[in-house]
Amino acid sequence: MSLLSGKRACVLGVANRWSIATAIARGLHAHGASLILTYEGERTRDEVEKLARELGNAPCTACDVTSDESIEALGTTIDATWGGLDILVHSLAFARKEELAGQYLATSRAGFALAMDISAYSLVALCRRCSPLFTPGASVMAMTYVGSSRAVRNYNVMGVAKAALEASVRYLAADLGPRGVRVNAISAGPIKTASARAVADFTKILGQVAATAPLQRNVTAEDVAGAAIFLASDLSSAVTGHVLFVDAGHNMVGIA
Ligand code: 0WD
Repeated sequence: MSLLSGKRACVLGVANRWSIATAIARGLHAHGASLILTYEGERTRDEVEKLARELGNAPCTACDVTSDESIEALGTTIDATWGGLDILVHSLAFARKEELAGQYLATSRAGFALAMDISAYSLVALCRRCSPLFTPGASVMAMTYVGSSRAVRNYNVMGVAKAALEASVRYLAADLGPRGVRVNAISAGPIKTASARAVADFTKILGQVAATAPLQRNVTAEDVAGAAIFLASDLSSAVTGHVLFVDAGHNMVGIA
């Protein structure tokens, strides 16, 4: 029997083949999970449907996390398809490009609210809608970055949103824990995806990590997927409210 056979997973955040969510969806499928994939809108629909065909013709549905109606509709789809949910993967974020460069001081009220809404609040809204669907032993995971706890040049408002996301992981873990539902975050090292390229000087960050991380390399989306499979599985049955670093050890280095 495969590690995740019988488990039903909803994965949000596939934009294209480089997305971390794509590697996670592939990994969950390879280990026997059934999938529902979501796309943000028509712009990403084709890519998501193409991936879904590769992964056992998984159902696809739209979910724009800025819309309560859209989140409600996703819950209804999951309920109608499976009547329960074992794995929820939150792998999405957004901030305006102009606020991912220069000084954090310049962050606008609207840009701050938007980054928080999409990148942090969405996890709360999704967990609330899925709460009646979660089975005992269900696992929720969100993707974060070390810019939540350290000032990383140009990461700015997204770092603040990731801090809120990580705090939300802990509060949600406390709320859902009595029902046996676990909530964790994976703090990934930098990976060249569409979202990452929105951060100014992103390639410089990649070079710095490879030069100073103990493993002397950058991580891949497949490295992150490995940790996601662990968190989705019963192997992590007592792990909750945790931020798991998948960053080649970069976060713990002081002076390299
Ligand atoms: O270096 C990296 N790539 C890291 C990413 C390091 C550490 C963490 N992360 C995080 C990101 O912050 C995000 O939470 O991993 C998660 C996935 O990011 P990704 O795979 O790097 O990025 P990408 O392939 O761009 O997918 C993120 C997707 C969006 O893509 P685009 O590029 O179209 O903005 O998030 C989705 C969208 O598909 N998204 C939304 N989904 C639903 N509703 C929304 C929304 N309103 N906004 C963005």
